[in-house]
Amino acid sequence: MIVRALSEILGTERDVAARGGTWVSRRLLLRDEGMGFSFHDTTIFAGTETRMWYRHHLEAVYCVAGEGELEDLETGAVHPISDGTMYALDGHERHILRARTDLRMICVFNPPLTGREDHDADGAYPLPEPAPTEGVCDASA
Ligand code: 9YT
Repeated sequence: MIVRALSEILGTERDVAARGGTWVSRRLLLRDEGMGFSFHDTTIFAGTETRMWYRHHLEAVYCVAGEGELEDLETGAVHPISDGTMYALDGHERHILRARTDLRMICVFNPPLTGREDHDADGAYPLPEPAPTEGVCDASA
């Protein structure tokens, strides 16, 4: 079992600030933990706009604080985001997140991030090399 408090990872290698300056991501679980996904506590800063395109990953995001909006650049649809709203990028959609206030987002990535990935020019993360046991669940173990 893994038990980890946010306070334990602040200021460590798992505490990643975007070069673009719009978010900080605290990575509570990474690929090496062997869960098959990574699990992050992310804050998107008030007044910012972040353009993303996770072409190599699936991401689900659950907002637990703040207010903003999500624009789906594939359809043009704009969705309000606030505490209790989830979105899942099941189609690798290009999107923009606008934060009116600080948005605290709990994020899950599949395949899992491995460490200190930051967005490239397209707002994507690189596809990691597959780990030997990634995603394998052995019920007999
Ligand atoms: C909501 C979102 O995608 N924010 C960008 C940072 C990313 N979630 C991460 O690496 O935690």
